[in-house]
Amino acid sequence: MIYSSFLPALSLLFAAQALAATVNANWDVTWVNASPDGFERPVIGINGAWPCPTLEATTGDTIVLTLTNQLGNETTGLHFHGIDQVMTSWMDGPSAVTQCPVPPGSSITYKFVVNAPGTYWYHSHNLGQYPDGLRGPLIVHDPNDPYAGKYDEEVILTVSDWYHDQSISLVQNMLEASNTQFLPPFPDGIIVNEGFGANVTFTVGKTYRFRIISFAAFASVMLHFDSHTMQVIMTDASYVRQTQAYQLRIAPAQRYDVLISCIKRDNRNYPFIMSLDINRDFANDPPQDIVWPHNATGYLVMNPKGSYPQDVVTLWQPANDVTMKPLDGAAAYGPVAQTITLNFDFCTDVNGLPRACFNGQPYIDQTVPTLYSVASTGSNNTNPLIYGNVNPYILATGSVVDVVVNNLDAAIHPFHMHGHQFQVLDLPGSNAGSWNGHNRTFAASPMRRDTVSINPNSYAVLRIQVTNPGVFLFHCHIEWHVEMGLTATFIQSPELLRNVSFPQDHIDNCIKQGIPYRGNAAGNTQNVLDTSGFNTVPPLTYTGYVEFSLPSSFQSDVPS
Ligand SMILES: *[C@@H]1O[C@H](CO)[C@@H](O)[C@H](O)[C@H]1NC(C)=O
Ligand SMILES: *[C@@H]1O[C@H](CO)[C@@H](O)[C@H](O)[C@H]1NC(C)=O
Ligand SMILES: *[C@@H]1O[C@H](CO)[C@@H](O)[C@H](O)[C@H]1NC(C)=O
Ligand SMILES: *[C@@H]1O[C@H](CO)[C@@H](O)[C@H](O)[C@H]1NC(C)=O
Ligand SMILES: *[C@@H]1O[C@H](CO)[C@@H](O)[C@H](O)[C@H]1NC(C)=O
Ligand SMILES: *[C@@H]1O[C@H](CO)[C@@H](O)[C@H](O)[C@H]1NC(C)=O
Ligand SMILES: [Cu+2]
Repeated sequence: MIYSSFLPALSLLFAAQALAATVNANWDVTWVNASPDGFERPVIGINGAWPCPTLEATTGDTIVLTLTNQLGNETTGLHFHGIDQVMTSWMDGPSAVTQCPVPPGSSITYKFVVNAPGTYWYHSHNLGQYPDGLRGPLIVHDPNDPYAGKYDEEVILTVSDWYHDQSISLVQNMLEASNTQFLPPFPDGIIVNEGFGANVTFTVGKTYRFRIISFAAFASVMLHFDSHTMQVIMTDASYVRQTQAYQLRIAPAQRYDVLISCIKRDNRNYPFIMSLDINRDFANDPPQDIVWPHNATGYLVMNPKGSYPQDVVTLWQPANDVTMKPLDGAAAYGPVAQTITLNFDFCTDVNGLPRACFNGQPYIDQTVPTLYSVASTGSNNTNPLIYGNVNPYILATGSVVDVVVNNLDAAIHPFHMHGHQFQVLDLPGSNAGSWNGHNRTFAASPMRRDTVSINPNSYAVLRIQVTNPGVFLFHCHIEWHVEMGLTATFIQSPELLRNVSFPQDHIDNCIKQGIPYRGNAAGNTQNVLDTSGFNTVPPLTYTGYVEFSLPSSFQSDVPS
């Protein structure tokens, strides 16, 4: 009796383990020249090539990726957008948060389990580098795909705004006192699959799963397929019940997985249009005010020798993601133990430079990566004061936390949380004002995603359960706004991370640059409540290098 009930379970376990594989990659980060829109410029590529490769794995696999910085003149790093990093927060990638930047000539190995299926992407989380090209798709296939059998082929479609100038100079120009309108740099064009347009071979009778990813730094992309309706099955890395969408608005860093069936009507080429949307409030501004500086057309090609017509779209009414239903029907988490309210607005620092703030404070890089402070400050690590001006919040293990973002700006902003697919409880239209603190009526089973577009002069209520110890950022995914300071730091379960040790190659990258990796934000290890040396004012100049000097209290216990 014991055997008959025990053995099937055991063999299932072995089957699952046999399937889990290790995906190895060895990547040199290098400068490459490329001209995706016909204009040649230096871009950041991998192993001497650009576009960067697609990483593919299956749920449960371990990715082991060694990155070597061969740029010569800039630091670098990689973040794996949308991956939860369960008990591997130190593999998340943002510089000054979960690691030191990787200096020229050095390496770092990222090793983590891809615990959930979905469409993800990787990108540099250092120096605004991803608009310079350091980004690519990360696809995690699902052996238990609930939509298996409903599609025949997969297509990756990446969309992005594109700049002819390099990020560092764009950020330098943006952070000038004369930029009193807080304007980000405006893109020079749109690129699709890191090039000009896309032709997708379509065959009557087949259904295609499009994995749509935005690599954009600023603009959202409006997408419409002529005569073919999209069926959304995933928002970021969360399955939804199949939902029809005539058009989509894809904000920077968002993903949509959609099914498209080839229509049987005729055998010709159908265009799909992708237009950059830099309108501040597309839902309310009259169509003639909508700025369409650039668009690109791709084709569903059924007849290669046929004609290639243009798609004409006169009205944009993209699908409303918040009304979609999670496929698993998961209920709203609760009860809520903590509400973090973040009022976002632009602001000016003491030097008169333009910044973007949560509750009046821009995020300011500190000396010690925040996660390293968590691990080395004992029971003081639950005190937000030791982390400096990184907009730190301590989240208690197991608790349910609401994050309320009041967008006081007159434009839409896409906010991203690391480490979670959050529930979107409330996402009203433009001009709803700030959240008034009242209990709302929301979906019993709210949709989930990791990047949400928050409407102008409106708000969002996002909910998570604190099940993932680590340091996870929450920030606007307009890359220029990150560089302006629009980031908060969620320090989750710090008490579980005391004395956790980090891979030696990660620590070595700090040592090589003289960056302390223990103690509080300034590297004070003797008295972690001593805030001297904290960075309290954003730097006056923005460069590819930051000079560090070790505080006198810092003692390295690692031989260099
Ligand atoms: C680094 O070198 C590349 C390639 O020559 C160049 O395009 C880029 O502007 C340089 N970056 C900095 C920060 O000087
Ligand atoms: C798509 O195919 C058409 C016709 O062959 C061609 O003119 C166009 O350049 C192709 N586009 C891309 C992005 O390959
Ligand atoms: C796309 O761009 C072309 C060329 O600028 C323009 O003629 C067309 O109207 C645009 N289409 C849309 C839908 O904006
Ligand atoms: C919201 O609901 C909770 C639990 O039902 C209750 O304790 C709280 O007082 C309510 N808050 C408001 C502002 O109505
Ligand atoms: C952490 O390490 C320090 C220094 O080695 C030690 O004094 C302390 O007891 C450790 N704490 C825990 C919780 O292990
Ligand atoms: C916090 O740090 C201070 C200064 O280093 C130290 O005196 C104190 O004992 C610490 N508190 C706890 C609870 O560890
Ligand atoms: Cu923003």
